Amino acid sequence: MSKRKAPSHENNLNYDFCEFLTELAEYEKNVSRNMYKYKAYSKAAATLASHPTRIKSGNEAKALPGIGEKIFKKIDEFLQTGKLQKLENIHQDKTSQAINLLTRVSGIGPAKAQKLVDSGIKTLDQLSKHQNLLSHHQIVGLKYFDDFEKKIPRTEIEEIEKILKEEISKLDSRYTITICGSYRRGKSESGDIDTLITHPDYTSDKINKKHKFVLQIIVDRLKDCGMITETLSLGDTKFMGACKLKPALPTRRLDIRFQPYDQYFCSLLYFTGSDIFNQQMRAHALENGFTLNEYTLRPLGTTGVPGEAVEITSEKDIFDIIDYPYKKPVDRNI
Ligand code: DCP
Ligand code: MN
Ligand code: MG
Repeated sequence: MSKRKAPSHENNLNYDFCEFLTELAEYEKNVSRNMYKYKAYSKAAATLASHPTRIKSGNEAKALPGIGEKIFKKIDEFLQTGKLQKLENIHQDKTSQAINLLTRVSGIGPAKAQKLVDSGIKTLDQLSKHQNLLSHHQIVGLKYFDDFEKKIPRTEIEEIEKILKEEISKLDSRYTITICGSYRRGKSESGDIDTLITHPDYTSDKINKKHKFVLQIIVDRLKDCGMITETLSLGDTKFMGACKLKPALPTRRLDIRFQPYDQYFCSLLYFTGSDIFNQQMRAHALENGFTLNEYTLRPLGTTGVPGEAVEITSEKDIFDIIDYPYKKPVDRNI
């Protein structure tokens, strides 16, 4: 997971609308903590981002899915005045500013940020003097605040990928290691490194006691070779941490997921994203009587109870089964 996603300029004729809608969405999520409004603004931003023509009036936007009255009025206001009064007010508000800043620290969510602000902590300097209030994850997030906000060039991820594959295959050559996220979608730079790992001996039906330690062993190997420098959290299937390719380079956020072999393609699809692409594809799956998540694709019976997982042998299988036009990873950048 990486924080702070700015809308992409690529092929986006409505970039400026997306930018203010994304900022409003962030405000609703982080400050108001109104996830309903957050989703409404995010959905509107996604709709406009993939709209093939430049929107010329609020009225024109109104006809698009997910653009309601509140949003089309904002588009009109923006077109007429070049700004939004609501955002101007938010920019002036000290509490909003502080919450927005604190939620940029890895591990600090909106509720924690509000608590910190309530206790008078509004800057990173103040935060670093009150580390007793923070979890290990948050302390590391604060330590690498600047590094974690720097984008990672593709060439650096390519080098990291090579080392991850070399080191992990020393443990067992049958591991499959795939860098997903924005990197797999072909982006020239990424917020973090999303690594998916699977192995044919580990399937979801075989409850294997060894399974529990596989990710731990992989992480230890990557620590021993000097690649992983920090652990934020480590579970049976999910690692969040940091790595460093060379002393002169920033510390980078590294996410690893170890997933059962039979769930590999659903995980690959999920972890490749984008998150909005996933939302849209899942919604389409539901319309076609399937429930799709990061583990499985399952048919919904007439009662709406999910059935057995469908056997999947490629990413494309998932598209075919739910009757969704196949999109290559580079075409999933919405
Ligand atoms: N994901 C999702 N829903 C979320 C978070 C993540 O579907 N709420 C999936 C889709 C993402 C992938 O996980 O593409 C990786 O998450 P990241 O936050 O790392 O996002 P990206 O890799 O897409 O972008 P970035 O370059 O900012 O890391
Ligand atoms: Mn990530
Ligand atoms: Mg990522």
